Amino acid sequence: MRTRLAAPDRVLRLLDIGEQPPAAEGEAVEVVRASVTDQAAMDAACEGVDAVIHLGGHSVERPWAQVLDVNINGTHVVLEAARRNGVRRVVLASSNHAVGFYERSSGEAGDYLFPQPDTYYGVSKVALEALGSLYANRYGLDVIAVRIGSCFERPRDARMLATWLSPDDCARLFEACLSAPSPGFRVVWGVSDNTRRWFSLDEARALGYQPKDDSEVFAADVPEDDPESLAHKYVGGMWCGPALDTAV
Ligand code: 15L
Repeated sequence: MRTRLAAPDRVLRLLDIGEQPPAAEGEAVEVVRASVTDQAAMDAACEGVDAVIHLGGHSVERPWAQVLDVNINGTHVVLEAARRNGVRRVVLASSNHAVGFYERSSGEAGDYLFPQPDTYYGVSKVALEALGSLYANRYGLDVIAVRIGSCFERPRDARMLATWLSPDDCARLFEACLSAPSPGFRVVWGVSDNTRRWFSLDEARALGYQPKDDSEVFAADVPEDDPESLAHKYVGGMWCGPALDTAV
């Protein structure tokens, strides 16, 4: 997103727990190294900020203590830092795994599908959405939780032909989340306009998102999945299978 969200009237303050390349010559970027669990650091990082896009945390299943600390408490720290600094808008990276046990045979997965997490990680995304709703209702922040499908350069398996969010469309969706007038609290699907998509794009489109990519161009490179497999049955795919604590 670093290059894709660059804009002439914008300074990106990029925060990560790991090391990031310093700002290149002429690049309007500030680099901060900190953990989303560090309240003081997050308070400082949110100073003078117009909007936060919170993508930090574990991106796959982890033991409960780690999920609780980084993904759930970390999201609270981010929202609290935003509130303390008067940041008006927060975009939160939720995931399809918040509703991973939704059965594909039930039809298109609508916006605001009731939570059915498939992992502790999925539970953390349900909690993230709940915290976002709390901060929107309590403090009037605009908060948009994006239930991201699979954001990679290209789909890696047959399931991702449905769940793929191209990095370019991801940037388009974030721009819509940043610019939609007074959205309040929303939950939207983060997917490209894939021919094989199972997810609604109604709420994302209502924000102004205009997806341009379709995973179908990669379909010939991806083997078909077994119609009896978990990958075929549930939105969360294979994540619905292994023991909790175990990354797929
Ligand atoms: C996610 O939420 C993960 O962060 C990512 O690693 C992918 O596995 C994706 O879901 C997916 O379901 O494909």
